Amino acid sequence: MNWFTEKYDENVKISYKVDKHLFHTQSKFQTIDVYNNDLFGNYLVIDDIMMVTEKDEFIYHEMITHVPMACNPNIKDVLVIGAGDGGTVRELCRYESINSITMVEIDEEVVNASIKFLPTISKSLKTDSRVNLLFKDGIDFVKNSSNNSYDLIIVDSTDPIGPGEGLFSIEFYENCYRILRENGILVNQSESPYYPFNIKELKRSCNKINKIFPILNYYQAFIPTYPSGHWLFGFASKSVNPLNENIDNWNKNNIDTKYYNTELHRGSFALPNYVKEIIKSSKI
Ligand code: AG3
Repeated sequence: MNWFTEKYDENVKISYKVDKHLFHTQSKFQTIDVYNNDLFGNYLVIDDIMMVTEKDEFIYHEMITHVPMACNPNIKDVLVIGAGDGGTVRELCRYESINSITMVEIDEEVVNASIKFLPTISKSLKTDSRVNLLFKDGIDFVKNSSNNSYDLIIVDSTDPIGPGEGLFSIEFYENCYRILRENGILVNQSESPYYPFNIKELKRSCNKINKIFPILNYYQAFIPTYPSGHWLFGFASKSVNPLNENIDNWNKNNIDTKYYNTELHRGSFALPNYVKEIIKSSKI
């Protein structure tokens, strides 16, 4: 029997049964695999790190998208960095109010594998005319973008090793700030507050974002296939409070979700004490 194993730490590894190994390639940037088992369906793995499974991807994609969208109903132009599986774009496409979605993914082969093997996740990438899909380095893209271009930037990256590393740098966050409009929001996947490696990266990025954005809050979700199952997202903005009065109006969008709701939105910003401590100590 074959197993895919992700190492979380010197002391912990987790394995998923491989019923089928559907795809393997070494792209210019990373190794890409798609496996299948009966419980999780098809799952995408990059450099031996779990990216998405068909079973629980809705949690991550709903939380990275609907939280910022509920905070500002006037979001028109969105930039998505990474997110090659298409799940974040799928959730954004559910808003008629959005005019444009620019997605910048460095590795075309991730998108090709997702279109072929993760059709329920990638479905909007090729079918919604508001989506402009670019195969470029997100770091250069933000550097070369004009001031005040976007209302929302979502950084849906891998862990900060390999090609995703620069997406956690101070220059990158400075450029994000510059290209966001006055009510702009930056949401980034922020790793787990549990294992030492993830905590280190959470602290590093929190420290940098905090130097640039006047508002920075973290919210959590429970994602079974990421290390510890306890995952954080950073909500940074120039002026928008993540718990403002717009949130309750989100229900008027009539978007049917499996995880997100507006009570959960409020609750997701309430963090355990040890997590608050990590964040507080990173903000200096
Ligand atoms: N992006 C976040 C993946 C990080 C998972 N980390 C890990 N397993 N160590 C996933 C892409 C979803 N669109």
